[in-house]
Amino acid sequence: MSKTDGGSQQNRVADLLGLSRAVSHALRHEPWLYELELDAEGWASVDDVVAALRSEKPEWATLSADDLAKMIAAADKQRHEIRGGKIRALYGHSIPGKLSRTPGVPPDVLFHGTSPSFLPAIRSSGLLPMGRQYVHLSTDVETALAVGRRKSKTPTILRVQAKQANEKGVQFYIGNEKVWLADHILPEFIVVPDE
Ligand code: HQG
Repeated sequence: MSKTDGGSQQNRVADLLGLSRAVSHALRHEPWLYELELDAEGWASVDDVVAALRSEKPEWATLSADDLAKMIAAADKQRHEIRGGKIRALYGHSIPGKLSRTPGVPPDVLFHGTSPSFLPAIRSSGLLPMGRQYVHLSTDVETALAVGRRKSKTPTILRVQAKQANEKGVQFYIGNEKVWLADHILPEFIVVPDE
């Protein structure tokens, strides 16, 4: 590959990342800044999102629905989905007004990567959504580690006894293939590893 090819490849990826961040910002956190209205499940019209983003940056002036689809396909994580002319974020929301999510039967165990500094609070109150609408749980240790590394260089991986909690009435919701959501995980369902 020539230097030029490498550069353009890199630019394209960087732009898709920028696009993904903007879409997440719009669909998870501040849709009103983009004059978007989300329905009860977090969906917005693809055309409206495209129109809003076109005016965000000169490079996005000719953005199309196809670019959004490409961005989703190229992403390292399944953060957004498009269906029937609508687009939504699959998890991560902080907007006021809790979105309704599809309940599901979780795997026996889910994981949550966090900072060791949060452990005393988590031991006493359990896992709370904090700034988001739902608690985010991972299906595997690797994913939980990556999530936890955003908070600490030496994250702690908590095991959540999801099946047991679900059988005792705790609702779990589907995020994507690696992310599950919950309203609150009580300490009795959390296994903290020995320090
Ligand atoms: C902690 C990213 C004190 C919790 C990720 C976490 C994920 C408590 C922090 C998704 C607590 C909230 C979400 C309590 C929980 N006391 N701290 N009782 N209960 N916490 O960022 O789960 O890349 O809002 O442990 O990959 O880290 O953006 O949630 O450390 O999937 O697509 O409070 O966001 O996805 O932090 O991450 P966050 P999260 P994207």
